[in-house]
Amino acid sequence: MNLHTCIAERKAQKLKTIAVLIDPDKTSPEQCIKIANSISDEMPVIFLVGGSLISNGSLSATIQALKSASSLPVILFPGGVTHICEEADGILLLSLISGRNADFLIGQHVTAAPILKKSGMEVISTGYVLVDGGVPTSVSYMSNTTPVPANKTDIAACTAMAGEMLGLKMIYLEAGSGAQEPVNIEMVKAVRESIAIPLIVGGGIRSAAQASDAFNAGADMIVVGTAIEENQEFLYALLDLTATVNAVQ
Ligand code: 1GP
Repeated sequence: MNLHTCIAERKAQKLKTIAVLIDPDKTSPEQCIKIANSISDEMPVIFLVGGSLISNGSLSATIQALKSASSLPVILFPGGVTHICEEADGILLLSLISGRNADFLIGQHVTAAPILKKSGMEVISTGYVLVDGGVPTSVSYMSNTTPVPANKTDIAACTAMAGEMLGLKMIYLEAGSGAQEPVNIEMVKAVRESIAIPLIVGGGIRSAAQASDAFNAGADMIVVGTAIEENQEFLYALLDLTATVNAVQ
């Protein structure tokens, strides 16, 4: 079964998933092995690998390290076309639908398309909705786009709706890595109620309470990077939380 089908089936069963974001600039292949070894292959976890900027050339080594230590899916979360690596199991083909920069809406994708087609990797088209997380983030700067203001719930909901109508398979509601505030619950709820496709929420999630709030508001998957980089114990708290949430479904 491909990953998108798996995520959609889990959504139908109201089962939640954790995406552990690995930024190759911040987490070494050795640390990746340690993290991967600490997560059972039975856990509801995927690895996302990427970031706005990968400056140390270790994308391939990062993916290899994760795959050597785990059978969990390793999916690219690219900042651009140079972040394609055929060793991954798949890629979130992100269209930055909250922005008005044609390069991140469709331009990079045109360049990537023949590479992705030849690779045979699973391509999951994903509407990427960037929301103001209280501080300037790399993704906003690098993409040269303005985030949706955090209090403009209606704009986020309509943007997600448009993404679904355009045929995108998932929506990723993103406050940006290292955001001061995660996407607020009201916005997550409004987006959830506006679309039927799987909803990913990430950026600035640093506590189990924030993760729980995102799940309760309707996120099917949450993405956590910075908080796990700073404290691997937080990963175990997230795994416990997800097991508890999923047990009552
Ligand atoms: C960033 O949503 C992800 O794209 C993760 O953000 O690093 O703040 O957890 P954090």
